Amino acid sequence: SKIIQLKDYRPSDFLIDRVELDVRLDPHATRVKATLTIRPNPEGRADAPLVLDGDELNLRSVSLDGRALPSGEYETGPQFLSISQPPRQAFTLEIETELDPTANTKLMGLYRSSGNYCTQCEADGFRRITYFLDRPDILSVYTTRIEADRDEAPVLLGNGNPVESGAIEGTNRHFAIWHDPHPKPSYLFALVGGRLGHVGKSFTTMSGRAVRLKVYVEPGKEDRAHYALDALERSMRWDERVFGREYDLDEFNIVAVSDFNMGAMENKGLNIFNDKYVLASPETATDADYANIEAIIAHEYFHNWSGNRVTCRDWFQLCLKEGLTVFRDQEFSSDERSRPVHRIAEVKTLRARQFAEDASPLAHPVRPQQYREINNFYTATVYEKGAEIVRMLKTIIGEGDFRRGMDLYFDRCDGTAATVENFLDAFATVTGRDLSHFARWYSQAGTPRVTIRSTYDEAAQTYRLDFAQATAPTPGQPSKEPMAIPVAIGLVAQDGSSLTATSERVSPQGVFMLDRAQDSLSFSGVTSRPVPSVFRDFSAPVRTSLDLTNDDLLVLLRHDTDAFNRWQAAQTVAMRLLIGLAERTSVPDGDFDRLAAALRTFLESDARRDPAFAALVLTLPNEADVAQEIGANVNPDAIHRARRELRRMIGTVCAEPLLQLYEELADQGPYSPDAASAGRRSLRNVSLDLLAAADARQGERRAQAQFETASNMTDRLASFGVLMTLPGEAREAAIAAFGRRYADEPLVLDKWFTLQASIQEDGTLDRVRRLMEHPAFSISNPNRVRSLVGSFAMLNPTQFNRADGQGYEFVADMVLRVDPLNPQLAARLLTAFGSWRIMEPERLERARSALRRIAQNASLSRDVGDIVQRSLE
Ligand code: DPP
Ligand code: ZN
Repeated sequence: SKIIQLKDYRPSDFLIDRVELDVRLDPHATRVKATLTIRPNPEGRADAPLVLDGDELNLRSVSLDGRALPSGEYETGPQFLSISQPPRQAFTLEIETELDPTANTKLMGLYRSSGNYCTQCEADGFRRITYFLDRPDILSVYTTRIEADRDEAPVLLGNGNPVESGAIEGTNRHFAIWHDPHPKPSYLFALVGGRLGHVGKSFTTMSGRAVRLKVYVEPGKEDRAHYALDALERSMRWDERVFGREYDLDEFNIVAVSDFNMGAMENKGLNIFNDKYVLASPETATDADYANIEAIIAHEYFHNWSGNRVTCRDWFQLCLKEGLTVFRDQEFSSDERSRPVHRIAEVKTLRARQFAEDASPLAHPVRPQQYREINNFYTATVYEKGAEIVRMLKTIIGEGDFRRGMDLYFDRCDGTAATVENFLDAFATVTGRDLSHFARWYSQAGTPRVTIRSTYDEAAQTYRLDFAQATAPTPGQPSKEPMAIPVAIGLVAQDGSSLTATSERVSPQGVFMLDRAQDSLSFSGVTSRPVPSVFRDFSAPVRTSLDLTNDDLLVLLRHDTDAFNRWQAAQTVAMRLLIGLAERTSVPDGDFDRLAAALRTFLESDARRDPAFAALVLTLPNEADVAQEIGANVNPDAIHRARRELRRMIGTVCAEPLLQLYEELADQGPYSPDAASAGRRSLRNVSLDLLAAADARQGERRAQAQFETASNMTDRLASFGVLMTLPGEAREAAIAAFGRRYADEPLVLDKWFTLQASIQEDGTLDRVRRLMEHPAFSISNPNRVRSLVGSFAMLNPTQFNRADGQGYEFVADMVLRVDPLNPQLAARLLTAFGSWRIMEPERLERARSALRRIAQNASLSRDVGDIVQRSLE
């Protein structure tokens, strides 16, 4: 299929200034009348035909300036409508299409979820509603009239402000008209019609305007929407305070739906959410769910400026809105919670998803140069690495200039469809800096590896660090250039005292710019051999090799003033030990003892100060991270055994303080999702897990007791998770009890599916097959498929990568089964094969043959075809 290239971008030949939509909702025959005010684009070609995009559309009529067009004057098919001789001045095109929203299983365009009507248009779903110039640089003012049966859809919502509503006399139908004064691209269009309850409140903006906020959910679940509403209000206040951004409509509506491909969608004034990221109660949602809801509500709200007011010129610029908005939501969560704890969580996600992607056949630049299917580029690279680029920019230019640059960017680009260049230009203007080398982060794929060697000269009292950077080849980019890497750095004395050593190449904020392939940094006045603390707060998205001993690293765990690097030090030591165990290379016994002892000291002296941080320090790198670090010839069974063994050792040495913490940190009083309470629960539950790793019998009893008496989902699920690691009757009884207790709670059963699919034992594939027959499972609901099949593929390294290949074959079967229904969902499942090339030869061949079987299928969607083709290249 066709490859779309960034270099081929050219402005549209036509513009659409106004869009009037008249939508008559009906389960199988929804009528859409679109009245488009079109004019030639002065920047386009003069004699071009008008070619509108469509997708699976059924055209009923088309007229131009009020005159029905005879069939000779236009051409049409399900994918396009073209007029070869359109007028050369402004004209009106009226297009009537008919849709079957009930049959729309792709969940793109207009579809139904639990009987309600809703839409999803990003990236190219609007063309499934009407023929249009469905590209983000076409900005139009929309007026939407929605009409529906009163009983079927008492609530009718659109973008912008409500204008009028009423009954249609003599019928049981009613209508609502919405007008959005802000010109927007078609991907931000939305409408909703359905039976919905809501919670709401009024918000007064910084300039004193009143805005009505509402969160719509399934009737009866209103009490689970309060947290989302509260998070929305806090997001709005934060964006005013931190970025000076104010909301711009009279209403802001959020609607939760049960069938949704993504997490949520930032449609102007009418965000539509996967209900998993709205609904929360202590009994059904974990602390992690609450944190995700807060982050995603914020993310979609922040898009109102970074995405909607300033949108993307074309889909290659996706990171312009997504990377920036992820950065903004991360900053919000850091301010609302604990900054170092949140930073560690961000980096864990980045490494698990983005570093893995960057090392895989699917690696691509943050701004890709080409694509076959844009829906496959809503990736960790565009989102998470895109956010890291914004963060590095802020680190390099400093907080004041960063804010001034953001203000200038919003100011210059408001109401336009912009590019990455526009973004960087604002910061170049404000700082007078040349950012062209820095811009390479957008165009060069792959994770740079920075190698650092240290030399201490006691006589001269100097300390030198030699840096080298290299980036491995990625698809289409065989050779790489050096990147501009900000290295936040400090020196720590062996005894923890602070060092005042200086280097003129380190900025007052403690940042050294590594922008060559090799460079050295010298410190003078260093009175004893220090331990370097590099990439503080994870100042750049790179991998690091450092010639530090485990003892040096444990000095950092104990003494570094940078919390991120304290955590990182423990992770690095643990990673070395895990790799040693997995590859059966010799690791001196003393090294295990010293890590365990250091963790014990940490638990006794430090853990109570910040329990959430302590829980992260106590959590070993996960198996996929270890596999990535090994990088070739991976045996997932060996890694699994190694991690279990190291957990056992740590649990044994630390048993006493862990038990003490477990007892002391039990919740007092009613559940609260705040960060401090969540942190206590997380340390307590990590303790439960490590204690069970050391002593299975006692651990099972303790976990069972917690499972039965838990007063909130966080504690219940954590103990359930511990039981999953302990085969036996207690586990099976817990599975049955959990299934019964939450039989009517689909989002809770998703957790139940996930944990069962993640059991790292040979019987799990059969268990997953059985669960697919469970009445709550549905192959057409993305949340269900992701929690059962997706979890098996992504969270169960030993069983997905079974040596006999059955894990691969099962997931391949599922991809082929889901693809005809929902290509986006199928393509996402297929990305589980991302790391197949790092496996040992036997598994690698079995993965290859499963991928080939998919590739040979004649009727693949473009989504799956693209991923499977790139995976095999
Ligand atoms: N809805 C998705 C997001 O907010 C895509 N824009 O990231
Ligand atoms: Zn987004």
